[in-house]
Parts: sequence; structure tokens; C-alpha cells
Amino acid sequence: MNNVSKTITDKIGVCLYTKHGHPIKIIRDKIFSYFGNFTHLNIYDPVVPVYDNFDSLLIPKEHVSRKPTDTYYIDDAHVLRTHMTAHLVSSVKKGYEKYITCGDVYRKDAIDATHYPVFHQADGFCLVADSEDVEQHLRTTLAGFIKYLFGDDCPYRFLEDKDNPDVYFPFTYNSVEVEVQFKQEDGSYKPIEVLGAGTVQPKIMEEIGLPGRKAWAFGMGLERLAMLFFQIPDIRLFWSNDIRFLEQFEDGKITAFVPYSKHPPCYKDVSFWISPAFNYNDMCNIIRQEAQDDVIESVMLKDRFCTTFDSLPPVIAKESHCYRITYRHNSRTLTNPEINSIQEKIRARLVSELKVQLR
Ligand code: FA5
Ligand code: MG
Repeated sequence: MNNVSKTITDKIGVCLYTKHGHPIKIIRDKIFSYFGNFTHLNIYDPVVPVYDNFDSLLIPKEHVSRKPTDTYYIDDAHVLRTHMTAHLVSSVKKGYEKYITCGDVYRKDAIDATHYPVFHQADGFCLVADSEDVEQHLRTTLAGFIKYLFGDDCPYRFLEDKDNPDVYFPFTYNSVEVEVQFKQEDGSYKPIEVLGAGTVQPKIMEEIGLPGRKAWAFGMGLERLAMLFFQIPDIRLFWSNDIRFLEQFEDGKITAFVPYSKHPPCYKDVSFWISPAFNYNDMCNIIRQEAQDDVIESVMLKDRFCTTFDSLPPVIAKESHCYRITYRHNSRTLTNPEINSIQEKIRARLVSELKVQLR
């Protein structure tokens, strides 16, 4: 089993977080510099055993995140890491008691301005002394970190798992998420979820050879933060090779992105009766494979309805979906024949692979 498409394979080894003057590296450097007394770990290879990504972190066997509709599998036993926490158990076993790491992670996901199948996360781990209160230690560290990133006056709060069922990670307890009110250009505030964190489960501490000890861990996404700091409107821009993008940024500096001429969008709708084999993420994956060179900006559900055909028993219910595909290249105008050819290939694959009936 291998469900990794070429668009994805092309991103492996690019390591944006090591590229001088790239916004992802600038953000990573800023995060790492706060954790100055932690080991800065580089783990370049995103291929990890299924065990490390899921089992070692107590993620249940039947959890949706393990499905090939959500995760890229290299083979039955290896995945492209879906989070940097995949390295927690192996790193601590190697002897790192306090570390921060950053890398590319991979998830099959929706297509829009803030989601991309490859993004970056920074993950931290800290073993605390038995004399310390681990929760207090985590909060003090994170509060300082938030102030360091967003400034002393930035409003933020800890969302606790006991009040928010969404705040849950199988590998931690007393979990929290940090939400920041980010002040935008126009003076208004926008809430953003910056990171997830918690105290590492005792079972994992035992597995890594530190039974009875306490440690905390946290993980955060870099792109959304970078989009706010640099005012970057579209997550695909991070992968741009356009010098009009790359030449705007400099190591150690946070400067607002100056948009350059955008090329016109082209909309194509596709409508069909879905089948039991239909799945939104699988459709997005087919679309990405066909849309070479990242020409698709979004895929949105435009319309959906159900019809029952009760003229003949037994009653048959059919569900129709209509998706609007927005084609737009970041650095050139697309031609009609080019778009039509992609659209035809997508339509054919939706029929042959997802068994939909085009309308
Ligand atoms: C995690 O991945 C946990 N490993 C974090 C963690 C580590 C918790 C250690 C506790 C202890 P989550 O799935 O919420 O959590 O992802 C973390 C961040 O990644 C999110 O807050 C978001 O900023 C970012 N993110 C998630 N999906 C995408 C995506 N498709 N594109 C861009 N950023 C994303
Ligand atoms: Mg989350």
C-alpha cells in the first residue's frame, strides 16, 4: 500500500525550515531562540514507523487519523509523519530530556487558503524535576513563550480539557490549547489557536524508561502563525519559487508581505450522484494529483441535495453534490485548454475510482 502522490513526494527533502530568508525558517528560528536551553533537534526524514506516529502515542487502532484517507502511507509499516510528536518516544529514548524540534508534516486535508497537505510543526518536550509542579512549569513556560512571540500586551488564554471536549490528545493529560487574540492591521482582534500541550501520559513515561517521572510536551503549526505575522494570504505561497515572493524576506526580520499581481481565477463546477465509495479527502487527493504545478486554489461544496426515487420499490435515495473548483496559478495566467484537460481527467477519475455518476 502506498498512497503518496507525486505532488507530495516532490515536497519531501525540500526542508523549507532550513532555507535562508524563508518565512517558515524565520518563524522556526524565533521559536527556537525562546527555547535557548533546550536541545535543538533536526529530524529531516519525515518517514516514520506507524508505531512511532500512532501506537507509541496511545492513538487507538481504530482512530480515523490512521485511515489512508487521512494519512499518507509509504507501506504498511511506514507513514509520512502527521505530527512532530511522532519523534517524542524515540528522541527521549536517545537521551534528550529537553528538546525542541521542527519539521514538515503531512496530512490529507481540505483544500483552502489555510490548509495544505504539507505543513510545519514545532514540538517541544521537557522533563521536569520531581520537586516541580509539572502543570505550573508548563504554563509558566508557555505564557513566557506567547509573550515572546506576540508581545507583552497580547491577550491570550488557556483552554482546558475539562471545559473543552475538543482539547484532547491521547498522549497527554491535563491538556490545554492556547488561544491568542491577534491584533490585525485594521486594529480588530482575531482569535487563533496557537498550540496544543499537556502532561505526558504515565504509560509513555514508563515506555521511555522514566517511570514515575513527569514531563510536558507541546506542539504548534507554523504556517498559520507565519500567515498572520507576515500577512501572507494563501498557504500555497510558502511553496512558491517565485522570486517576487522569496526576495521579500530576510532572516531574523518580520515584514509584511507585499502582494504582487494575482492572475485571474477560472471556475469549473462538477456535479454528480455520490456512491458509497465517495469520500471528500479522496476526491481532493485525485484533484491534487491531476492539478500539476499547484494550479488549484480551492474545492468547495456549492450545492447538495437528496432525491428519493420511490416510483419503483424498493425506495432508492440518491445524494447529489456539486463542487466548485477554482483554478488559479500564483505566477502565470492559465489557458483554457490546459484547465479543460485537467478537468476532464478529474471527471474521469471520479467516475472510475470513486464510482460517482456525473450529472
Ligand atoms: C497535534 O498535531 C499534536 N501533536 C500537538 C501536541 C503535541 C499536543 C504535544 C500535545 C502535546 P493538532 O492536530 O491540533 O495537534 O495540530 C497542531 C497544529 O497544527 C494546529 O494548531 C494547527 O496550527 C496546525 N495544523 C493542523 N492541520 C493543518 C493543516 N492542514 N495545514 C496547516 N496547519 C495545520
Ligand atoms: Mg487542533
